Amino acid sequence: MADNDAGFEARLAEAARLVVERLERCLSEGEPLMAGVPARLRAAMRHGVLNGGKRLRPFLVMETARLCGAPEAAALDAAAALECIHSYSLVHDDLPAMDDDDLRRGQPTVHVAFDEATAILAGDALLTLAFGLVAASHDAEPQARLHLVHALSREAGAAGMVGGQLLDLEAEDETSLPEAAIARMQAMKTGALIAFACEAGPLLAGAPAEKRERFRRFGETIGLAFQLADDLLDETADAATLGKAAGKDRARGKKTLPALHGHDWTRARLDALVAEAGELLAPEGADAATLVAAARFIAERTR
Ligand code: GRG
Repeated sequence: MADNDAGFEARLAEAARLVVERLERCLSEGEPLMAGVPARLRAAMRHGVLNGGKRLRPFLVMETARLCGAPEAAALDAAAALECIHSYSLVHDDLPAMDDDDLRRGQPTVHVAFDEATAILAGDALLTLAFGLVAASHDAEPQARLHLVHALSREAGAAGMVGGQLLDLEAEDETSLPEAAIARMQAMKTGALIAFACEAGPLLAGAPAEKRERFRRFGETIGLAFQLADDLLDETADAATLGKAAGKDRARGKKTLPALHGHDWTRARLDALVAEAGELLAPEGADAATLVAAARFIAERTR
């Protein structure tokens, strides 16, 4: 990928560096949003969000913001907020009541490193911190902040990620699931936050509705590709490469499109999604090359 990635790897690394720095700062003792936070809770929050990860969603916020001309500091706050929500979802997803995983991002999960109740509370605290970060983001226009809070609440909540997680848990008890139901569940569970990430840039820049909608559809398209690639990785994963029990999702009866249609169909669908994503950003010209390279990375990823 390095030869034709249009600077993607470098920009991903830079976005990761900036967002980790921002998260470090807002989770430090003495920061206004941390005033009075019990030390154990703050430590568990830090463990949940500062433990590695690709930081793909922050990159998408930063890159769509750059492309649309939004203020960088405001984009960074939105990127950090989104990573808090993504990390909370992983902390809760790993709990015994859900996937019951011991390792996340190659390290002990929060409930293993601390305890179950602390992990639940650390997830809750990361979720609420996200809204504090966006609300207090001084470089964003007040109207843009309100739009961001509204969109974040919709995509992370019952109509988005949380609802998708419930559908996923329910699907485990079904012997089979129609393709449309699988697609809906995945669009909500995984796609919603990625769609938000891509809408955040035009939203912060006050871009016209057409552009905002097109970037959102780009996000939905790469969100689908992300989940398909993730399911494909799970199909072929072994415990050593993914750090979780091999085939665990399959054993729990997870319903996926690669399981339904097989490897070749999935690869062809991934190629088609990358092409669709590229067409959606065609009006942005050469400036969009890094985001198009990101779409390719998501579809071809091995981690
Ligand atoms: C518990 C409310 C609640 C929601 C959980 C997203 C989710 C919903 C659960 C995660 C389960 C999972 C592993 C889904 C597959 C797609 C996914 C979100 C993978 C992890 O995202 P990456 O690869 O992770 O971006 P890093 O560690 O790089 O941030």
